[in-house]
Amino acid sequence: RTIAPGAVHVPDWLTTDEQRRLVEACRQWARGPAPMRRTVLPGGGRMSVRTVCLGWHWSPYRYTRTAVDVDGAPVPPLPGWLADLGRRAVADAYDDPAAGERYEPDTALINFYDRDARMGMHQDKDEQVDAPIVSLSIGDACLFRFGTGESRGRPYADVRLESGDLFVFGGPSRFAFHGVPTVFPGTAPAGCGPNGGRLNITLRTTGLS
Ligand code: MD3
Ligand code: FE
Repeated sequence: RTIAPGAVHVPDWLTTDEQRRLVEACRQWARGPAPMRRTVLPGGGRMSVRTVCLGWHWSPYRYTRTAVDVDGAPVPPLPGWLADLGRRAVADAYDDPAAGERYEPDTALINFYDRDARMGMHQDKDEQVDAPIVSLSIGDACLFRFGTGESRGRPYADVRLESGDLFVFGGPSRFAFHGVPTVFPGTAPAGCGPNGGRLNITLRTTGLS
């Protein structure tokens, strides 16, 4: 389950019940304040993925306390129970309870993918610290592409992420290139996920205050 040093995939980590509860929570967060939207990039293009943020708001390429590119609303806090889930995730993935206890995420980015959404190869480097990123997948499966070299190009490790899967990216993998080239429509298990499409929740530590 270790894809690269520090990159650990734990299939089927969330229970069906946890997935259902997370979907319901995401539905509420998506309504706003600062509702889920397609982020506009500096070049004028719109991302195909829809995003809503908790704790800190991400827009290209910075974190703010208000949704500066949506409606200016203050961003809802990151719930303590979600940070707790992140600590459990890190402890389980690294089989290291102490690593779990040290983990203090301050932000969640929730991405919604419809059947046509994709995410190009990129690095996450707007955070000021190198704490791990926790990723939870819910709903339709996707192809996740992880760059194992220094550039956005080959070599890749391609991994199919299914509903309930956990991925933790830390250590030498924290700043690796990664993307989501494909969503597989209609692959969500019954009762899991949004009504069509895929949700991904990432937990992050921005290092900001
Ligand atoms: C590897 N999201 O929000 S999650 C993102 O499925 C993002 O929505 C994808 O990339 C998604 O930035 C992939 C897995 C992920 C997240 C962060 C990483 C992989 C990562 C940071 C470093 C290396
Ligand atoms: Fe990313």
